[in-house]
Amino acid sequence: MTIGSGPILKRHPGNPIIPRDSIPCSNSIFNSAVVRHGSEYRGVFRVDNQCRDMLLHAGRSRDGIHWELGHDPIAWRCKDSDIAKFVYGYDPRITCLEGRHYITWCHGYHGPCIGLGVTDDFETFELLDLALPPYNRNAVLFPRKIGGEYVMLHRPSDNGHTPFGDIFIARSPDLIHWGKHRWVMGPRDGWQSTKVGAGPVPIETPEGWVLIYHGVLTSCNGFVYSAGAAILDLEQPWKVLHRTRRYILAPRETYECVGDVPNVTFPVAAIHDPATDDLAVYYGAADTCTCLATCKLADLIMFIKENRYPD
Ligand code: BMA
Repeated sequence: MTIGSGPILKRHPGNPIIPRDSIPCSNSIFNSAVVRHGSEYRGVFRVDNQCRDMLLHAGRSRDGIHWELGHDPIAWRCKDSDIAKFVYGYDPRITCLEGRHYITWCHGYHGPCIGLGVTDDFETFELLDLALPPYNRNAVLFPRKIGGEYVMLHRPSDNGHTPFGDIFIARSPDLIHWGKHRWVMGPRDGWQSTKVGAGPVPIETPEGWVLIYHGVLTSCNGFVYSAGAAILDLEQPWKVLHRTRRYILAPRETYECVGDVPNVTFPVAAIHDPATDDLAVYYGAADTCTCLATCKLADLIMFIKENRYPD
């Protein structure tokens, strides 16, 4: 393929695939996680309701494009009464790991921290524990153990809109106790000059882990959220092999530039079909609705290499 001036990710013509008012209670539906589940698709969706509570709803789809969302938030089961009260949750990711679907999200517990839950069927959901304490967001589990340990990307933050942000990695023997922290990457210039955070679950390839991430710049009018991509070392994923200087997605369409928070494209899920090499990237737009963009994974890898920082 020729890497010209056009965007690498092609927006779906039906965007936004999930409009803000898809269920009766919703103010907005965005920054949501979806996965393949048998021959269908399932997801955990960020729904801000019309009280502006930030909640998580389950949803299903036959084709990954047309979605039916539960009208009520997920009722999390939790064995530990200390943490069982669900105050708020947002920006979920789903990682298929050892045959189960693990969910990480920004969880309200005396500030934003990292909630960890699991489901097998997308009908019942268990809140397992709080993986990392406040203040933290954008935690993403790798889909397999690396070097015998579970591995998670995350982004320490503050209690507000956080004018900084680097991606770190934590490792765990049991998914509950996290440590062995390493720095992965921080802001640089241009579209990623203020902060960066992991997006979808990294995709394993022979070249390394392909990580799509968000990057933020501060304009005269506030934050602008774009997306880039990196390749992380397969065995030591805190080592960045390549990272794009050029974005792969940035606010451009009206539904990305106009909404509750203007100028936001925020990828949180990517489904790769090994048979066709098709990569479907799901992203929230303007903190209002949910969108889809696609490319071939091989083309994204080529784009990353051709548009990487030289060092
Ligand atoms: C972040 C999170 C995201 C949101 C983004 C842009 O701090 O709240 O959910 O998409 O800001 O508003």
